[in-house]
Parts: sequence; structure tokens; C-alpha cells
Amino acid sequence: MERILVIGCSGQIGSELTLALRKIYGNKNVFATDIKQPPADILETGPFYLLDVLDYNNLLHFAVRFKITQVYNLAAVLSGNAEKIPQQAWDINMRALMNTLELARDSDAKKLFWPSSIAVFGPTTPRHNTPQLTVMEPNTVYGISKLAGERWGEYYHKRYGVDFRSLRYPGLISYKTEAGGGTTDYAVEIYYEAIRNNRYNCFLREDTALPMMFMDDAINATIKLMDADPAKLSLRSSYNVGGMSFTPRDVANAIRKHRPGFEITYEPDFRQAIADSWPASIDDSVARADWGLSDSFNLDSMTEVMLREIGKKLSNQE
Ligand code: AKB
Repeated sequence: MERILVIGCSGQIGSELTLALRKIYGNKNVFATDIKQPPADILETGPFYLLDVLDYNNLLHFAVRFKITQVYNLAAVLSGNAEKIPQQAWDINMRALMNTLELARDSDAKKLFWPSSIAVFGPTTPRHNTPQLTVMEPNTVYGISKLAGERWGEYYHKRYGVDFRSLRYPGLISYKTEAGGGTTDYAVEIYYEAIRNNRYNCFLREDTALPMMFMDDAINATIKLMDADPAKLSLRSSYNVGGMSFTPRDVANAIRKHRPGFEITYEPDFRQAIADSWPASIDDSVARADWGLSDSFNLDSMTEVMLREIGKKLSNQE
């Protein structure tokens, strides 16, 4: 019987992945943890504990006490925030990963999911339809930590047999919990501001194309990868995940189909340089062939759901 630890259950991915895992494995078998309080539905549906992944002794004690077999380690400082505190971001991102890799050696928590990112690529990488295997010279501290993390994950798999699995997530778009500190966050903020003020001041240029994915597709991909037969996994670093590719101007046009008066202005800040160093679109054919990656949302269908759900959420808060 699987007993699952989610580290970072209060964040953008964790707040949705925890509930999806509870549906599959049973509420009591999915232990939600974070250093901050989670949304009410996580508290109401199963166990929640305050746990700091950077405290290795506590982490090990927790995993042994609750007989954890799988870990989803979602703790990270994202790209924009990491540029403000480079040394700390490196320390947090790497220690969080290394502690869960060591946990896999020291306990029964042998299966580990860890999110990588399109940030592993850099300005010298081919920007369009970026291949799985290509030049990787990231120039952001977040990207450097993600690339190093992928190498460590593969190393622990080969050397110690840790069942390390990972996806290079594109920008993730969701309505439940807002992202914090990323470069792709504009694509979430824009929907909130469309509902609140019918206008948005974007921190990226209008023609900045980036790969993005709706959260439902990202959760499905994560669960599918973790369920995949290990014999089918040709990679133990991290799989490219492409989703869709669009610019701020494309999102504004999609929003205007529902809210014709929507206005957007552009005031690029330091995150423009980060976005410019990342791919515009991703080739994820290896993930599709190995374990059946698929996605179902495009910009229009995602926009419809985002506007509807954020509309409901904000009117309930009034
Ligand atoms: C970020 O913008 O930092 C993240 C990512 C693409 O990994 N959303």
C-alpha cells in the first residue's frame, strides 16, 4: 500500500496535486505538509503537518513514523524571486532536493517526484521546438539549480537505485492557488486582473512567447509519469513537457472574446531577460512516446475555465 508525502502542499501545484492523489490513494494515505497553512479543503480531507524539508532529521523521522513510500517534493524558490536572493535560492532549492534524495536512501520513501522546469534551458539553446537533448546553459539561478537537480536525480537513480522521476514543467496556469515569484506568473495574474479591473499591466513584452500548461493537464501528466512502468522510462533526468505556446498579446486576445473591453499595457521589468533566455516552445515527443504524455487544454478552452472559475472565486470573496 502506497503512503505518500507531499512537500509544499500549500503552493500552486501542491494545493491541487494533493487532492488528486487523495482521490487515487485514499485520503488518509496522502500526508500533506508545508511550512505554511494549506487551503481549507486540504485540511478537511486528510492529514496535514507543518514540516520543513530543510530539516533533515525531522523529515527522516516523519517518513519512518508514517511509513512513507513516495514523495512529491514541490518546495522551490521560483525564477523571479531567486534572482533577488541568488545564494539563498540556490541553498533552499538544492538542500530541499538533496534531503529528499538522501531520504530515499535512508528510508522506504524510494519513489521521488521532483519538478524541473523549462528554466534548465538558456540563451544558447534552440528556442523553437526545443529538443529533449540539447545545449543547456541556463543563466538564472533558478535554472542552474534545476539543471543541477536533474543531474543529481539521475545520479541517485543510477548509483543508489532511487526511483527518481521528473518533469520540466512549462509555466503552469491555475485558478485555485496563485503562483509566487515566477516569470510565467503574468499568465495567471492577467486573468485575475481581467475580472477585477478589466485591464492588466504586463511585466513582459507583448510578443514574448513561452511554453505554458493548464494545471489539470500538469496534474494528469505528473500522475501518469509516477504510474508509468519503470521499464518504459528511457530518461531519469527530467522529461520535456510542452503544453501550448503563447504570448501576452495572445492571452489578451483570448480574454477579449469574453470581455471585449479588456485592456493591456506593457512595462517589461527584470523578468523580461529571464523570459528571453527560455524556449518559446518545447518538443515533448520523448515523454509522449515513453509514457503517453497528453494534454487537452488550448488557450481558448483554458481561458474560458480561468475566467469562469476566478469570477466565481472573487464574487464569493465579496
Ligand atoms: C517560473 O516562472 O519560475 C516557473 C517555471 C517556468 O518554472 N513558473
